[in-house]
Amino acid sequence: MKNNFLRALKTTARVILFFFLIPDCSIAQEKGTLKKTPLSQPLVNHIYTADPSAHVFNGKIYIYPSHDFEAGVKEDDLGSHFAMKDYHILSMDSIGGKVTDHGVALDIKDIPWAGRQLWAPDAAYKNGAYYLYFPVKDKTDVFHIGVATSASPTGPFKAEKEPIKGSYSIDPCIFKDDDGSYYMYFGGIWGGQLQRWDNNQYHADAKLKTQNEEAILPRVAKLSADMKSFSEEVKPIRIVDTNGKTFLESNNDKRFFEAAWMHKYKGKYYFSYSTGDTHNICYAVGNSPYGPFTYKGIVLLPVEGWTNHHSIAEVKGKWYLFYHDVQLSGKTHLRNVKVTELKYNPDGSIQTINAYK
Ligand code: FUB
Repeated sequence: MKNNFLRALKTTARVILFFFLIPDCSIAQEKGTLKKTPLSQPLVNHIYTADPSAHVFNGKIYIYPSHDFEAGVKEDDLGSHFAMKDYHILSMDSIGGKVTDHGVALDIKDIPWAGRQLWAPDAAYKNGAYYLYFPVKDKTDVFHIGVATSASPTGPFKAEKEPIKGSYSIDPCIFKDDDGSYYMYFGGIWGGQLQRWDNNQYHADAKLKTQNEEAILPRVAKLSADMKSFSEEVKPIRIVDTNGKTFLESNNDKRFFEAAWMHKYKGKYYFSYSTGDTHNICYAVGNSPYGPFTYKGIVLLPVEGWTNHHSIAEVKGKWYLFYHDVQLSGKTHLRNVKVTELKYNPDGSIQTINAYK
């Protein structure tokens, strides 16, 4: 009798649990609170890192990222919450191997002209010296690009006293062509201030483009032999559709926003970039470092967090995409860098990557 009563009690408890648990689970799915499964894990988790520019120097992989931290600045459309103050460089002997953080490589207090916001950097090597290129606002709150040098790929780097003459906006990418020439690609709209520069002249009160106007174009300039200045006037580069037409601002799932990157594959120039407010990393291909580049598609679909920023590098015969998301923090301004393999189709097109399974 007692046993029957206990059995009935257990059954009732199971039924009650069933009805309470099932609806719980579906609510979680509806609200989207279930985590997506990431393709890759953060490369480091003791600091927040973003905007990874990867290079292989002397057979070793070096990543030059932004160093995110909680500055307590309110989020806005100008990216004020990205108030970074220094850079740490990461290195690895191989993809999937141990990642070393080499500590502070450059601090904003050691950049004589800097005001605030050290954003996405890049680096280059030439004749025994390493060059770190970085965007930062000057003391009047205008972004320019600076350069710092070191005998080591991991720094410490010593900044020049002034920004690179003629430089402006953000997100420098340094590309070395097969003939030994170096180019800087750069620019970023909204908080990156590219909309303020027309014909290389500054207009503090310039507006963003309207929907039917031609979208703002990224910029390129060849570097001088000393790697510390431009050897020519800064030029816009054209990203065009299959009819040779540049995009309008309304084509914001394809037009340039920020995060320029250049790499060469089988003799072609691949210009890749973020579409910002539509969060794609897209690419366009051309026959010259100056373009025009014909739009080809998406390299990386939107990741968790507002920004999407990447680099593409060849390591021991395989190609990799370095990127970031916000897996560790869930917050747009506290990001973590990651890496995954990038594959080409036989026609040279890039297979689109989804950072989540
Ligand atoms: O990290 C600050 C800014 O966020 C970068 O310069 C942009 O490309 C975006 O990732």
